[in-house]
Amino acid sequence: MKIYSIAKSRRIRSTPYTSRIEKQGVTAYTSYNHMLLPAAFGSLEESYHHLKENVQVWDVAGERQVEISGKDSAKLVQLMTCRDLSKSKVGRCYYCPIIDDNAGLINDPVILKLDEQRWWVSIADSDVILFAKGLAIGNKFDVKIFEPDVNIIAVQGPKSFKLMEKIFGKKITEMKFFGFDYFEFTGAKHLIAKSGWSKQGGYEIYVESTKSGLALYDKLFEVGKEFDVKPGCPNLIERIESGLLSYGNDIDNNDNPLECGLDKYVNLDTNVNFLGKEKLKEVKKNGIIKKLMGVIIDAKEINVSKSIDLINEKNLKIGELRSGVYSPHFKKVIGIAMFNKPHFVISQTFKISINDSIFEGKVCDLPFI
Ligand code: THG
Repeated sequence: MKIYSIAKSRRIRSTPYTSRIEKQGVTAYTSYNHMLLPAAFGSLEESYHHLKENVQVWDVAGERQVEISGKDSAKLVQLMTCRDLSKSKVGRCYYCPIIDDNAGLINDPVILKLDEQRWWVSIADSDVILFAKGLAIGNKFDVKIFEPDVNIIAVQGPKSFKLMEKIFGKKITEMKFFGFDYFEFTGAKHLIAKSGWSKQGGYEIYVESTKSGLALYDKLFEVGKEFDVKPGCPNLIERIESGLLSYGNDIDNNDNPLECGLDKYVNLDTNVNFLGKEKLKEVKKNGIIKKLMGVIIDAKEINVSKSIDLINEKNLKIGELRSGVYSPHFKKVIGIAMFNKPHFVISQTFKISINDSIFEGKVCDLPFI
């Protein structure tokens, strides 16, 4: 395989941890919110097995925060998401589709309620801050919107609980999924949530004090030795098996949350006010015309760098593959694909061309595991 490198510049920002992960052997980057996001530390499959058995420390500073505070902050946050946040609690995280007036997805962040009038929108890869500022200006909201200097370290994997307990004490193991609390390290206070972009369990440390965060980064590796800790990053195999969606890859502004299986996070029956509500009611009444599904393909490798057409026996396009990877668990290629009506049904078969060869595949439910 030909090796390319990424040209660094101010547009693709380094993180406070970049020099560390480069010493530790990062082998690929992607860009995320105009920042470097590690994409590989050597073999994807080895990292996948290691993540499922041990513990990894991830530089996910690219998951930037949009801080929204002020008198109208709750109104603005609610205006942006179709999830009903009227009963949301301080100290909790909420996975929330952000949509526009046409119900097209703008982002799918985790929203943290820091206080009644202070929120962090922990974003996927799109410029939510510009959308939020536009809405605030247009509605004359009394809010302050900015990107704070917060750089997340994720600690993921089944041994993350033991490792974090050794550093922060028993209290950290008692936290509930998607809850957060504050923990002290070298005199600085760190917001730590029980969350992360894998289904192997773990935490996310929202580092505000870079100095303490760097010391904590090193401490995780020092204490983690006995748990075989390794540097890592969101793993393509694990996240597809787990059905964790990637904005810009699996879903984008041309899709609405009902088409993406995000129904759980769409509340149309309460009286909260959000953009795209009328459009979503219409979609719900008429039914969706495309749907995101899992696929299993009888192939041993794939590299998805753009949508790949999925074809039926009459050679008509019935859908498109948006992400895919070889899964050591299924011993086949698995992926996430958007299918047109009426083809989004389990066991629908299709053909796909990979490296000029034709392979057979079939539709299945998400998540795979
Ligand atoms: N952590 C933080 N910020 C993020 C991500 C993250 N921003 C970008 C991106 N990831 C946002 N996307 C997701 C998608 C899924 C989940 C989290 C972020 C997730 N979902 C759980 C699930 O699907 O089981 C549960 C969600 C729920 O039910 O509330 O965890 O990873 N800080």
